Amino acid sequence: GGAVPSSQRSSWTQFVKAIASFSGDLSNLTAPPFILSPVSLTEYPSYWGERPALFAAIADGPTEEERQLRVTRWFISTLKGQYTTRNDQLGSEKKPLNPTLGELFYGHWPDVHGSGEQSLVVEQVSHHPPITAYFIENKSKGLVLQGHNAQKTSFSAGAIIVKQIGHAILTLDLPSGAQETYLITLPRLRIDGIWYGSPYIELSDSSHIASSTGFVSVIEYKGKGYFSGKSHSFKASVYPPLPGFVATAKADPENLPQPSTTAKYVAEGTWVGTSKLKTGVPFTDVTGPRVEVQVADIETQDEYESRRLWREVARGIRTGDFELASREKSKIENAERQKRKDELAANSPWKLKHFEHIDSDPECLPPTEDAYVYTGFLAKQ
Ligand code: 0T9
Repeated sequence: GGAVPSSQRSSWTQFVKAIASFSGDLSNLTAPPFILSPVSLTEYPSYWGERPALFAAIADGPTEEERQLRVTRWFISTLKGQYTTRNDQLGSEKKPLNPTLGELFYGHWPDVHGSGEQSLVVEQVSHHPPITAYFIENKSKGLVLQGHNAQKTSFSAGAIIVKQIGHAILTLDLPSGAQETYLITLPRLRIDGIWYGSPYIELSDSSHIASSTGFVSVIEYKGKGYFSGKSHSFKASVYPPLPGFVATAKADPENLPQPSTTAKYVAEGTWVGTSKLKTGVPFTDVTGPRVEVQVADIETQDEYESRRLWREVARGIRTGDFELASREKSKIENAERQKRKDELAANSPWKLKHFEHIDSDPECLPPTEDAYVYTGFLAKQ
């Protein structure tokens, strides 16, 4: 492939073969240096927070219907950051650093336009398989987004197919004291361009936003040749509460009704550019800048905070000193293995810092998925 440095061709071929003959957890496969990102997966939840004004605006929606539209607009507006940032900043999709158990990432977005400060807490809650839990809050608006992420990967026709496990729950505390919840499920990913060494993500299938108000949004994702014909296209349909169907946030996302003609609003466009409602009214526009999360100085971070922990590995990757990167990565991994052994011997398993593990998620029906519930910000401050 054209994007693969000639010295890394054979290791890339080997890597691709390993992916192709393997499904499950790709995070452990050793990849050639050119495809490594200096950023840990614990930083990725910050993409949820990069449209603070749209997030805050949810709370100011005057009706249930308007709030459903605003949640849908905000959600779609985060997709560009989530799925194209590495291409924009690093030239292609890259393999993130595989977080260690207990790795932490803290950040905040200062209040700039009077829409309130946003804060972020991320914790790696499992190493095998990798699971990342996150908590984002805009206190002044009564908004909290909580969720966790894991992936099931497979290989099909030259592409990596990623099924996202986990979901996000948005809660809004209204001034009346009432609370609304929105269960947000996640799209499927298809990573193409693997053979050429220039991977990029396309979204496929659909995801949902089911609210305790009864409103449901169904977002369908298509690549080139569908809907508008463009890459990164979507069609979002917003349904009012349907007679005979009580859509609470506990609705089973796999078994939502599939009403075809009853949508109250339909928006179409691309999640990397703009979209419009069927009426012609503009719906989303992500051509403007994102607001990046602010993070404490590495010097003041704890040893388990992501940028502190991976500092030398990241430096190696950024400066092309891959010997440094690999030596430092081994150090971290060996220390991890030792820690797990010690814990086993002492019969004292690792304790999570900010999240509590719940075997089956009470917010989800059927309650088959695990959940991680935020327990507070006890570590710093
Ligand atoms: C949650 C996001 C997720 C994490 C990443 C699949 C992927 C790990 C998970 C789903 C975020 O909210 C959104 C964006 C990108 C996703 C990553 C893209 C990716 O390639 C990795 C996987 C594990 C790999 O690194 C595959 C090998 C690599 C060489 C392909 C570039």
